[in-house]
Amino acid sequence: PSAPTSAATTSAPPQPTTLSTSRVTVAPPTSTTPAPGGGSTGCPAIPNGLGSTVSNALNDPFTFHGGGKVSSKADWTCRQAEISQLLQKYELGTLPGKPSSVTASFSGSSLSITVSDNGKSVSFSVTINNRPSGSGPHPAIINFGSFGGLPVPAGVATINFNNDEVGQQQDQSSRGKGKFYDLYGSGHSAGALTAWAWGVSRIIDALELTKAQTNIDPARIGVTGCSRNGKGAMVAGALEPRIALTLPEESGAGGSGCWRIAALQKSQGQNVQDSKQIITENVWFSPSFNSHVNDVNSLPFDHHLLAGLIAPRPLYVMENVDMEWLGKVSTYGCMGIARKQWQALGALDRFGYSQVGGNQHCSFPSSQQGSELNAFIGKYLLGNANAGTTSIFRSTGNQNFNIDSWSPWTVPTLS
Ligand code: MCU
Repeated sequence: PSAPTSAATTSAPPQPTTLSTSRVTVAPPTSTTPAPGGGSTGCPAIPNGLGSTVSNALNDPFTFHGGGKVSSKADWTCRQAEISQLLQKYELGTLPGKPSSVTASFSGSSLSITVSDNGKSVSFSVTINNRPSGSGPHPAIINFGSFGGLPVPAGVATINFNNDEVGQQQDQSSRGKGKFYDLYGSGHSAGALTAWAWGVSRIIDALELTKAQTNIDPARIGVTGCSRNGKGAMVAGALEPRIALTLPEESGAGGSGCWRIAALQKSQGQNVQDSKQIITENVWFSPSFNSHVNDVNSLPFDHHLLAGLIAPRPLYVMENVDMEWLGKVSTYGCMGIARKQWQALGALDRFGYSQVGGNQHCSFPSSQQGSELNAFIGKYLLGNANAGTTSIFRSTGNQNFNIDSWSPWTVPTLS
């Protein structure tokens, strides 16, 4: 059955009251998500099971789970679909496909979103602030929750997303709570990070529907958040390909850090958050992750591959070198290795990792603003090719970590 491919139909009744309000409905989805268990057209099948153990190294991004080599950009797309499936299965929980309908209305600064699937519906809204005047459409950055927040330059709107409403994250008692779970059931496998990524996707659906009213360009959307919400920004960028720029701030363990490298730090006596601790603190991950946290070497991925789901879209990772708990070695090593995926794609100017210190957790340091954050936003959201250097890999700390020995595989040139 060939569902219409256009993003929206304007089938719903016109709104009688406010001119600035619109209500529109998404067309039924065409499936771009690979079937569970693999099987994107033309891609190798994903073998069952975890595969071989990887110790003192991170998994090879360029070898399929079944052993074949990734040697072209088309292979890379298949490998990304595979990695997404593996991450969902063993760590993040399942991301549902496009819902049967999304409707949206925009009034004042509030974008209201109603999502229906399997005969149920939920609604939530986001606030759009600092909408630039003048002809558009204009880019925007979705900001998770209330921690931190980046200095967003003129010309870019901010969309405030109350992610806790979609997936709660108080503590262990938050499991299965929030609008996502009202829709899909409290027993759904998704952890909060996946529920929030789903929410981001629905915000973009809504922006596609209301472009004429919001004057926001759904093709130029960035996403950010700090700390636990930085983990959320990373996962949203990874699971939602319509995100144009991913900006995780101090996401640490469970975000830009790798489980294997945190375990190394821990074995060296450092007070770093690791897989075993993180699942006791909150509900960010799927319950399916619980049975793997004591043996992370058996996982068919680490978070360099989570980041790799973004490649070659632009990613700028901000970290804090003063905070051992976040994984100051783990994020440095993990992202230093993740970077090789952008290298393989000839896209090093779309990858930034910057680890500085002297700032409180989630209080953005000015040393990352002018030549780094503004360069990324300038180039990739505002379309200014001369916004500055965006091939960045730096730490102000002295890192005793050998990136190359932890990535003992060949980096191909993919075309
Ligand atoms: C860095 O993100 C988290 C961290 O994972 C937690 O262990 C800690 O409790 O909270 C951090 C955070 O979100 O701070 C705002």
